[in-house]
Amino acid sequence: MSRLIVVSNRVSVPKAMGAAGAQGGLAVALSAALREHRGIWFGWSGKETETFTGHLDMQRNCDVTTATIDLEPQDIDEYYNGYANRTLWPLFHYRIDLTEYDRSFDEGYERVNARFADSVAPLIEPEDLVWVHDYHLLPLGSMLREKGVTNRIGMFLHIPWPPTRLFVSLPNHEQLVASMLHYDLIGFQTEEWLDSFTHYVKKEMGLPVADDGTIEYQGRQILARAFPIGIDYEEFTEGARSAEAREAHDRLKSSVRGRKMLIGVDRLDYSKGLGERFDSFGRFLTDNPDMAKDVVLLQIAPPSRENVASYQQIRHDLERKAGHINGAHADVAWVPIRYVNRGYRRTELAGFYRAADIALVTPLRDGMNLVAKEYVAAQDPEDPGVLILSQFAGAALQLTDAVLVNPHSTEEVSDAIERSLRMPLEERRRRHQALLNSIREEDVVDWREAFVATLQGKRTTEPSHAEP
Ligand code: GDG
Repeated sequence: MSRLIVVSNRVSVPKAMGAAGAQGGLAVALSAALREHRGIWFGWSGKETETFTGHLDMQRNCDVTTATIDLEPQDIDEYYNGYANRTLWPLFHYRIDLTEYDRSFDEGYERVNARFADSVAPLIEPEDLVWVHDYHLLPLGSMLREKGVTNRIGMFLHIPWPPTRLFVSLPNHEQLVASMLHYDLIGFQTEEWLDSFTHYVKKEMGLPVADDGTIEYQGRQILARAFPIGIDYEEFTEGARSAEAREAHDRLKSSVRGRKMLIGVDRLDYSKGLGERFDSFGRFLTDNPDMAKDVVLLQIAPPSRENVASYQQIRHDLERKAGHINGAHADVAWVPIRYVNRGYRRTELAGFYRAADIALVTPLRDGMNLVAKEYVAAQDPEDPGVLILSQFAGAALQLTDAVLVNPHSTEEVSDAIERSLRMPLEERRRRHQALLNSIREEDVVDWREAFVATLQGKRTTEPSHAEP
């Protein structure tokens, strides 16, 4: 079996096995792949150094070898806070109004990608497969090629690819895409983002794209395909059955005193539609005075990217909005929105999900959205909750038995809340069973195995939800 070299902006190996700890499911999944392939996970340590030295910190935790480098403050400002999170993230989430273009960001992005290439290239052995992750590292493949790396290199984009008309507002857009055409395989979350990418390649670059997603460029063949990511179903459901999850469930249940509970769990990010969600819930309270006092919304939103101004702004806006809605509707024994700016352990989250009658997963744009899948996996199949899901999340293409909504319409979301609260048990069970089947059938193990097999050149079957 070939070794796997995983490259991502940050490296995060679970300190201990299992579901415990504030770890994302992706870290668990990639660690499992690395254990199987005896590979290395390379990336930024998250630490700052005054002057870049390129020193590699190699460690071994839970049978996974990691190699990390520290970055200079200017790198972090221009590459991470700059090009990645002030240019690409908003643009790729269709927020051209928040997108900032600054030459120093481009330079920082190029510089850090070159630093990644310099540091990781010596670790790559002839038979290794290289798997690059996400928008922070789009040009890394071309830089590795410049250094003579001829291995199979794949990249997976975790976020949407924007429509061509938006994407061309990026200065040097063609240079960026041309640099991506040095990968052997480019993976997207859904057919929708894949179509946007191939549309650009055809229309703006005039390149031929075959029906199977093969792009011809400068004598090379690049395969572009959708690989919808899933959750680690086994790991998550095991965590959901743990004593810690049960305790979290019981604690939350008793605190709502028989009321119905809605839950939202999101990084504090403008793409997640939290402001619109609060407005919709406020509208529901106003429009349904008979039900209002029997309902609570728990919104867990751990802060992220706190050095970026648009994130400071959304935090400020949400605090105001939650305060306003609570001020207008609360009484002495009940507050409608519990807005919590901190993270919880994964097993606790599983207990919270199970305690909630409804999940509100209403991003304005999302590559996939794993919270939707985790919520379904955590439910009691005998008495499951209802998933209200944005039609603009990648997950909506698979989870068609959710209550799908347009998150921009407060009326539509408010109606969906009312309908879900009144939904008969039989309908809840039917929808939940269908959602659960889809989540179990396309979990994160299938995702990584399909990606790695395709990168290795072993074609796998098309994802089952693929559209014609
Ligand atoms: C990107 C793409 C794509 C959240 N709060 C806590 C916590 N979380 C965990 C969730 C979930 C993960 O973080 C969030 O994943 P999402 O998929 O919902 O969203 P992004 O962070 O934006 O992820 C997205 C994903 O990459 C994977 O490809 O689906 O579209 O934007 O697992 O549970 N985890 C813990 N405590 C928290 O308080 N432990």
